[in-house]
Amino acid sequence: MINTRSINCILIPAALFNYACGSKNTVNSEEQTRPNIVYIMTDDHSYQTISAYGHPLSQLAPTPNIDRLANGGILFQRAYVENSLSTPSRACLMTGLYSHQNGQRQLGEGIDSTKTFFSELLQQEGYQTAVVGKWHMQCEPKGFDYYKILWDQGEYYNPEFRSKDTDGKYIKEEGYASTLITDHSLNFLEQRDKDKPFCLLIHHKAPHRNWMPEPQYLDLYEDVEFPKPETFKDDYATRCSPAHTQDMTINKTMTMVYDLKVHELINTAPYNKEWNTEGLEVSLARMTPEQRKNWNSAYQPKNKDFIDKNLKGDELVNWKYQRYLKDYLRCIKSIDDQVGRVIDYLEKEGLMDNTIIVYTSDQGFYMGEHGWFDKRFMYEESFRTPLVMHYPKKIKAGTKADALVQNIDYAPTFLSLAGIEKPVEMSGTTLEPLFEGNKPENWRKSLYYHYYDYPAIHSVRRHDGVRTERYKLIHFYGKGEMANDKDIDCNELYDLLNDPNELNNLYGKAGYEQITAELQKELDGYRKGLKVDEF
Ligand code: SGN
Ligand code: CA
Repeated sequence: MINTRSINCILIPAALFNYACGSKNTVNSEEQTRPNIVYIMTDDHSYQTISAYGHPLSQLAPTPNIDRLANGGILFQRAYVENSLSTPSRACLMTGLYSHQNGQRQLGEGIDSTKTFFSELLQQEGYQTAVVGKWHMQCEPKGFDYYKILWDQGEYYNPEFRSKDTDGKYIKEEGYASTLITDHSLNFLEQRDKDKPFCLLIHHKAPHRNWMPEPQYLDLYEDVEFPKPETFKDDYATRCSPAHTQDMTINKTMTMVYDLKVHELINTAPYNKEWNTEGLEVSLARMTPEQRKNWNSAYQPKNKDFIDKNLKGDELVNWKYQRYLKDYLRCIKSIDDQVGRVIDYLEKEGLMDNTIIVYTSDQGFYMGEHGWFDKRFMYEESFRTPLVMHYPKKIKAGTKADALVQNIDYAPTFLSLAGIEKPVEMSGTTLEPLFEGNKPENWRKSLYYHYYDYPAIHSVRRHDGVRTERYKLIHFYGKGEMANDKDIDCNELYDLLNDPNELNNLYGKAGYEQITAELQKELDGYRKGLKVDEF
């Protein structure tokens, strides 16, 4: 591996001389071999809704452009996050460190901005760096030549962006978030210095709650009936208390006005008492008259039909599920279109061969599994995240990887592709050895997970755990600080081979003593080795 810090005018071969000494007239071979990086990360996109992963839901709402990347590159089938929440996940991406190492344990606070971000290292080594879209962390973007970031979570319609030229202010722009984020990303590429490699992070707002589709897709999938997951009616019978005490069910938590957009019910009891009814008002008030007109003509007839039917019980829950899925998948349709725009641009510019394109999400999401939406838990659908990489120079089309990988690995991967040595303290490991579809003998055998955001919205208790290829051990812990929550110290064990839906907690059951001891040893090893300070 080249440590590019050592390149200077004296040591380099003649062919590289012009570039390294500052001339921009010659495209040189060294620059051609350093790949460009386009990292596309959506917010809350489940692997269940990407057709390349083959889940039944996605077959009814395919994602042809994301599939283009997957089919032409590598599809990671065991990709996970370390802490299934936005800012922690973004901090893992930027630092290659676990949450307790980078400080961002919870959603609203923590990032230790003295930690090195991989963008700084790429920038120092001559990459042009940019981030566009949701940044969300409580620090300035570090190591970026260009940024255009959303305010906080960002808005779907006419969002506000801040950049280096806006004097610290957020400026509202007319349009739909996914399109605007892509517009700004492509503008950056258009205006870049073409003699230098680039690293562009495209961080979408969609499909984050409350799933507001763009005008052209407001009626998409209206006649489709989406199948419910097998675990939709999970009663959590074998589990510790957190699965019972969470506040994230489609049935009870999901709101009719804000989440499901039945604006007509805003002044009707009991919906007028729902959480965040004003949230929908605020979003609708942001729209231009034309956007509002389109919105009303799509939702008003559907809402009227729903109100007239006066559904109850299972029929009502099914209606909620269908409305949730439709709006979510409409947002995904726009994302997929925008991924297509990026690919088309790179193709047109002849950049596909020397660019690694990554598609991922900041975590997974529940599409009704266990009756839930949102994320946070270490159960598969939120712990796991989609991950696709396209890089024809090093990855053969149609490659699939089963190795356990995690979001702390992205920074080391980008650094190694750029020929930069990763800082010793970075915990993640480069994914390059997996690009040929084989798993090296010494690849990691387990992953460590740790969720800390409690007390907080959705009431998910703190937990850490390990996952091997076959088993998962989770430890829930901590003081009960919300509603009737009790102090807990409780374990769950799942055999993912025989129980992929994680319904049967085997912890403490006869016959599982040995595997439990092995997993506990693995977990203790992480806690000690990584100096974890709470569990
Ligand atoms: C908001 C959402 C929550 C979500 C968190 C974290 N409510 O608070 O449902 O869990 O963000 O999401 S919202 O109605 O205000 O959108 S994350 O993706 O940023 O981690
Ligand atoms: Ca998220």
